[in-house]
Amino acid sequence: MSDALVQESTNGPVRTLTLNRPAALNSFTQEMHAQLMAALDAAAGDAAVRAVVLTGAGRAFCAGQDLADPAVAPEPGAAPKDLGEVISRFYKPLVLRLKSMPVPVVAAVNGVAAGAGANLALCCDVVLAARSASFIQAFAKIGLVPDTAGTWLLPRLVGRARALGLAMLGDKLAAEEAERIGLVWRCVDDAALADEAAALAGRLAAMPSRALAATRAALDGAQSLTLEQALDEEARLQSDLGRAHDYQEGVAAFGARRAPQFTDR
Ligand code: T3D
Repeated sequence: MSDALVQESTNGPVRTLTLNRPAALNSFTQEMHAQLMAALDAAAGDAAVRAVVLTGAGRAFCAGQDLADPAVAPEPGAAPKDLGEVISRFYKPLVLRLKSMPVPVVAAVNGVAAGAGANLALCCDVVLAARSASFIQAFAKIGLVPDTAGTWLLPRLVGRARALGLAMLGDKLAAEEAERIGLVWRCVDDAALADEAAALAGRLAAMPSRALAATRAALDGAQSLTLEQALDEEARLQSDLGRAHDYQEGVAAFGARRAPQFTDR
């Protein structure tokens, strides 16, 4: 493996991206942001990639922003840094990149996920967590609000009461509890995480990517629609997808009792 801050490996149609600053619990520097964005762009632009796995090296998934980074660390006597600029420049594009990926993204949360690291995982389409992993909305502890879409995601995932509790208290939420309250898809034994994530990504890779990306967008978008608007959006999407190759192939494969070969992206 290289010493890149984001390591990339490919197995068939699955691209695995590994955050790689283990000594600082894979916390984000500007360089790691740049490498992650480049890796996601490359995966999105490669027609051979049909699913992405995002994970961390060492004992953490990601501890959020590197608090020692001079771009954000307060300096005695100096003017305060504009953290909003950091969010707009790095975290917002990262969330939007994940949400516009043409293929599904699986988070394989191998250890602690704190601050922006927790919400980075929750921005992925399916979140698998090792049993020893944990999630911490660490922001309030340093006088900030949840970012990296935390304010948007948390109430949608677990309801307002739990979202506020998690965000205000900043307690460590164990993976099993995260699964129980619906914050993540599944919690698996530590030793099984990599294999389970690869198997899940492999399954998703064999599915109709374009329909899966539209499903993500439709579920996210429906939150701000009326029922009637959501029904109209479903009709629009079915019109679009119904004309595409994958629908023809899916129905043909069903009729012929064979496995479908989906190709649309
Ligand atoms: O600021 C802005 O630009 C706005 C954007 C904000 C986005 C955010 O993500 S804000 C939230 C930032 N993250 C945090 O507040 C989490 C800070 N970390 C922790 O609370 C703890 O490290 C953990 C609970 C995640 C893990 O605790 P533990 O006891 O297992 O490990 P540790 O000993 O605290 O950390 C191990 C090392 O990683 C340590 O370095 P050392 O002493 O071995 O050289 C520690 O300093 C380093 N580390 C952990 N988190 C960060 C970090 N270094 C820089 N930034 C970090 N976020």
